[in-house]
Amino acid sequence: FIPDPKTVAIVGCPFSGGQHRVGVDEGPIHLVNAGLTNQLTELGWNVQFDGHHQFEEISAASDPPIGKLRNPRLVSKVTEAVAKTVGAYAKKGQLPVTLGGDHSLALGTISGTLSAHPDACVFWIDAHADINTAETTDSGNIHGMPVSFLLGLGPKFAEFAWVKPALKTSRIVYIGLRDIDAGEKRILKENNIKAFSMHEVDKYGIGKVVEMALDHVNPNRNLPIHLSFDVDALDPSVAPSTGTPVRGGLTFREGHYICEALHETGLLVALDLMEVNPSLADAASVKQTVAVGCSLVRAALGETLL
Ligand code: 5AB
Ligand code: MN
Ligand code: MN
Ligand code: MN
Repeated sequence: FIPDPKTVAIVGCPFSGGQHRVGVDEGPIHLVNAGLTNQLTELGWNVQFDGHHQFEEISAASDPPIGKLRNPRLVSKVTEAVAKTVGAYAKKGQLPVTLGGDHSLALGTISGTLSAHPDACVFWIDAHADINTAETTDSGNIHGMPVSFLLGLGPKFAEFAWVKPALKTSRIVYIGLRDIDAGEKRILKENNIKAFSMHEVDKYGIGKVVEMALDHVNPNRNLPIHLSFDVDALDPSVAPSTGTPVRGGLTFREGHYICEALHETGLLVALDLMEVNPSLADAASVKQTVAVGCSLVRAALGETLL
């Protein structure tokens, strides 16, 4: 086995079935068209990009809700395929960068990472906790639920039998939260899950927050890190083209700082960039959001300011 630490595998996932707004499936093509692969090559990476992932078609007619879950069979099939793809790259020692698409995809990416690195920890950067269960969800949108599936919380479904609840509550940490449903607040408390909301970012500053987050999930700085970045963690003035924007978010620099600091650990093994929706907002806002997405990925992969 020869690890391949300088190869990044771009996994473009044009998928929107975890929520109801059209367009988020076009996030990956916009990020690639903006030159992301060349930008990573210029940073010194070997870039493997085999085109966008093709997903099996499941028609809405054959995929009625299960309880409150919307598009359950489709989301399960797609995320299972993503888990296999990401897991295979990670096992080769390559660094999978998954471009979404909606955040239900992280059910696949993190499952894939954990299949290769069972002791990996997760940094979840988001305005939202995405930890609703099939019981607590109001929307039924699975992009608001991947964390509960990964942790094995809430009711189980035969349709999601492939999901191994491989993530421990002590191995995930949140930064950027500011729009949490009541049921999610309860779940976070009951399970003692570490979260740094925008309140803590304001109070301590982003440098201290990232350090405290690392101290919590990675006290000896020796565990692999999966970074799952939802662009709506950023303030809507920074990343307007996304389906569920929430004011009061991370600044451009705070978002980049998180990526830079995790790169500096040398422990990053997988990255998700999710929820870029180029069909929302005007052309200039789309361009801005796509450019910010590319630059977050570059920061996580080693671009420095000096
Ligand atoms: B995202 C909400 N909590 O469950 C729900 O954008 C929003 O991946 C989820 O963070 C947002 O529908 C999901 C209200
Ligand atoms: Mn999210
Ligand atoms: Mn979000
Ligand atoms: Mn969203």
